[in-house]
Amino acid sequence: TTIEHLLRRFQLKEVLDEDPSSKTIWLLGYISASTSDDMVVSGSKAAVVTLERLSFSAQAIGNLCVGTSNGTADSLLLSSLILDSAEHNDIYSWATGIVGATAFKPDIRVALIYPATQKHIDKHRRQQRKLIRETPELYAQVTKPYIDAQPASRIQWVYNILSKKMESERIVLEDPDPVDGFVILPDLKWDASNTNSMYLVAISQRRDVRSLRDLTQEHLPMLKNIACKAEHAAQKYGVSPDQLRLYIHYQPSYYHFHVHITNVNFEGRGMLAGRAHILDSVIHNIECISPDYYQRAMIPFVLGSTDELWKHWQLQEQE
Ligand code: M7G
Repeated sequence: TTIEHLLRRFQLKEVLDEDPSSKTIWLLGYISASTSDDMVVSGSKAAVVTLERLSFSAQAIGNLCVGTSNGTADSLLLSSLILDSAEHNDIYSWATGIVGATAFKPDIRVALIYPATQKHIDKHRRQQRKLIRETPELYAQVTKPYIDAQPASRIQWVYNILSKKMESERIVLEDPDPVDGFVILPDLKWDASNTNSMYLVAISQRRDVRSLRDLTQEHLPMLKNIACKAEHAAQKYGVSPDQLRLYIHYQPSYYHFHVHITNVNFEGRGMLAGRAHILDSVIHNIECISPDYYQRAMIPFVLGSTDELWKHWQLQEQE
């Protein structure tokens, strides 16, 4: 496949970041062009690779057991382990090693962005962070001009999904209404196998809502529609309505309205306070508190030093 060919030619330049809790590492490197590429890229271009160890799934462990005569099961997974550096103390022992069972595959997920822009590289690079308290005045002065200047090419992948050019076979649920409609499909962060880490994304059909700040009473039907249909979509994966965590990022990476649909059992960086806003609260705030709640609210958010928006806030602070 194309990704395999590209990864074989990857030359590491730098480790951008690592996160032990999600067992993920981000690498920056270069890939030189080859004539056999589907993507025609001349010279050598930057590439960002994400490597993530997949979690164990109860189902896969179950599939890897063989029944014995006394009603118990032998675990092929445990008997296939190749261990080294074993230690013990009293009743406790531990070791590191590798899984030998070929049935327990895949055990790693790899994502490639190639060619990667400076923005992709910066997004994944370990960075300094600060908390911004964005008032409506500061939004108008700093953030809005930045959003207005975003090139449409940054959300080309969104338009490809909406126009069915890409990922159309992955769409789980679709409402074609141009005003209140959306499509729901698996997020690229999810391998679509372990339902405990289910991660879908709902992308609005309308293209004029760029972030939480734009939401008003006018968008309530769309928001409620997403909340309701997300339940249907999740049920297709066996995830019930009370197991869902639906949220919106502020600031998002992509300024085209979308909602993150995840299993509550799954916890990740994207759910931190200072970024994730629960969809139910957003609906409640607009409906029961004020139709222009998000135009009047002070919205705090965490900003990273490699984010382009950081420079705009630095300039504002110097004024
Ligand atoms: P976000 O809140 O704008 O930013 O979410 P984040 O990426 O920092 O969370 C955009 C969401 O869309 C993320 O959950 C991405 O993983 C997901 N996403 C991004 N891209 C480029 C794609 C894509 O091409 N396909 C799919 N299915 N999901 C994507």
